[in-house]
Amino acid sequence: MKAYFLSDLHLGAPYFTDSKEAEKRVVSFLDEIKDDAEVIYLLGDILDYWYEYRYVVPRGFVRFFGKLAELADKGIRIVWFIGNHDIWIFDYLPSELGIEVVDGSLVEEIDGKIFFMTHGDGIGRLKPSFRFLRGLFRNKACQKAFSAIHPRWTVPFAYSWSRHSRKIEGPSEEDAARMMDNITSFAKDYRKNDSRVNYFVFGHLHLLKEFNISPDCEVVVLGEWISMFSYGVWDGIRFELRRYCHGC
Ligand SMILES: [Mn+2]
Repeated sequence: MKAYFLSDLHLGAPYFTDSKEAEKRVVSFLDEIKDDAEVIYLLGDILDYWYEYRYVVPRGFVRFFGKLAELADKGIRIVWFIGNHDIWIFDYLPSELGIEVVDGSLVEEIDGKIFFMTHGDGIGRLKPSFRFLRGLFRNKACQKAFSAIHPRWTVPFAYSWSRHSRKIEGPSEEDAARMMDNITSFAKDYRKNDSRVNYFVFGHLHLLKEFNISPDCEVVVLGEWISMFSYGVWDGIRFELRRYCHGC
């Protein structure tokens, strides 16, 4: 039985030329892994925008949600980490799909190795503007005020925001280097207090990376599902990064 790790699907993002195709690709991936997956970790930014109101939820993602529910019903554990795009998951997705939602990080032993997992947007030195927005988006009073505005205005606003804030090509070279520094020094510092961790797994960077910070500890960055379709798999012996080829 295996553990799978994927992040940054950004389903519903306005920059997909074919949103249905993007959704079908991940659904077909989930279908292919359902017989040997024991646990699936979704490391954030799974949906490009999502806001759960108390009585209604946004449209879309029916095939994807259906597949997650099917796998959860089969007994596969599904853990969804909140990213900086899918912050506003409250009680609907966990109860409807039967998944666990994690806001922050999780340290778990999987088949004898210790994994530290988080989306990665809150790690290290943040740009002041990003830190401000991150606080605003997570503020309960702001969430309440936002949810009182009719979605007719907030949903198009969120999608136009997304179109501007994340380019399809991923972060600039400078941003990528800064974020890589952030997670590398975070992992090294973390290991000083807890040297048991064997794998630090991050999403968010839209880069596909795997490197050692000590002989028994690796940092893994999972890539994305906009053009890489990458994921990690741990079978109890090896951790591997792979790329999914739909229809191959
Ligand atoms: Mn992100």
